[in-house]
Amino acid sequence: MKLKRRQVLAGLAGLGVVGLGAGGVRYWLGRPENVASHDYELIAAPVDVELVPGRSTPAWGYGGQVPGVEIRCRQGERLRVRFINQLEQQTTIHWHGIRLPLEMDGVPYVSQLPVLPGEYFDYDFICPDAGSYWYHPHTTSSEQLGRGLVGPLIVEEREPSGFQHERTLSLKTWHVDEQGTFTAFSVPREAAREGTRGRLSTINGVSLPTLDLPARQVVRLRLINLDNTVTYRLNLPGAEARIYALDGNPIKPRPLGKNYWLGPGMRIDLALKVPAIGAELSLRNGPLRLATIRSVSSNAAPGDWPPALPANPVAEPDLSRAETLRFNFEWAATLASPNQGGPARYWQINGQAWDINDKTCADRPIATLKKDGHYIFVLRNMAQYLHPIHLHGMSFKVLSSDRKKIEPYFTDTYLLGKNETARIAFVADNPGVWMFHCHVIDHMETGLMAAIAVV
Ligand SMILES: [Cu+2]
Repeated sequence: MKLKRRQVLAGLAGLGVVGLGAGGVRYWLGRPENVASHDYELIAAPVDVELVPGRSTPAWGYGGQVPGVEIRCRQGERLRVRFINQLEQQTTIHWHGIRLPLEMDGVPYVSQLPVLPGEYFDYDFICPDAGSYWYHPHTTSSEQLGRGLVGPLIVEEREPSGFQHERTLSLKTWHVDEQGTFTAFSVPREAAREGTRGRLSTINGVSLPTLDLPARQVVRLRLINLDNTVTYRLNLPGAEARIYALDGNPIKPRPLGKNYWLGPGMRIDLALKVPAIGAELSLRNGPLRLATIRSVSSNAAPGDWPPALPANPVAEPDLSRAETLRFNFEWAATLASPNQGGPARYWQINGQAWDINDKTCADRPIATLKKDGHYIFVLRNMAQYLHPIHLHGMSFKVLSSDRKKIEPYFTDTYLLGKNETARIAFVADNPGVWMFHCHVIDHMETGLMAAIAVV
């Protein structure tokens, strides 16, 4: 396809520069006045942040913060973002989970050319589905996401949802040491296993925050895992909490239960009945505390559970006429024999390892689907490590697993467990060449990616 040309930035006038401090340039996401081409300006730039008390970390942020500024729009409306690259390296933005045209998908050399330093790119697309999403680069991902180029994208329901209160909680575990200095984002030994973990667990960039929520009110908690590696085993002991949506898509509300495994790229929308004033709850990852939720005074009458959220307009796959394709996610090689001169290849899909530096990989799709065809994918994890499998451009329905009972639901990312086989289905209703990959960034960058063509 013909790639949209990059735009060269003429100058910085009117681009929302708010200050030039000694600690680096700080930018914000602004709504410019009287501009026909876009509604927001989003700048990626270096920003020094205090992740470790008293220490400065040379992060990269969107809108001068990490995680990046929360972008909001309404379901069915157009989101127009002028993205400005003030980094010293090329980048793009991928809008995780949004069903959009290929030209807006942010994959270099597939959707668009990379946005070079000092250039901008206008992203312009309709958000067809309400829910909790996020955005991040699709270039040099372990470093770019690792340094903080990750941010929430919230698509509000067309009509008021019934929630009076909500909070976005972005989960990230930073690769920093006790001094706030970055450590390796990717270590080969780890990349060939579960992926390279960070050390400092944070919510909205803060380690072990205390979240003040209004007593006896129902609060929508939008939990977004924008980490490179970590699957959070979320639990809220003693809390009255119900799941309202998974990965943006509403489900019939059900109790949170003991542990919800939220893999990289995944989201969960919870309704929490905040306890009486003075009470505290612990949001945890397995046995480890992530945040303290503190109940603070509220004048409002006690809230009740809102109704289920309205379903998103995702096409229903017809299993009776669906074609079945199989995908094996497997370990590829030994650490002793790295790819000559190229990136390491530790992982593969159906025997093919994606070369993250080869611009032509997408010319050889692993599967070609007919536009508007119905498909069942059988996903088989041949290894003992978790793979959150993400498909660009289309949402799919999770049908079944050989490891657990599935209440079928729509998503864009399925966490494929240890040696698990799962079945998903969807209608291939979005033409293009779509990335199909593991969202453990180390796995993606060492082979676990493929292209799916819809023609
Ligand atoms: Cu993986």
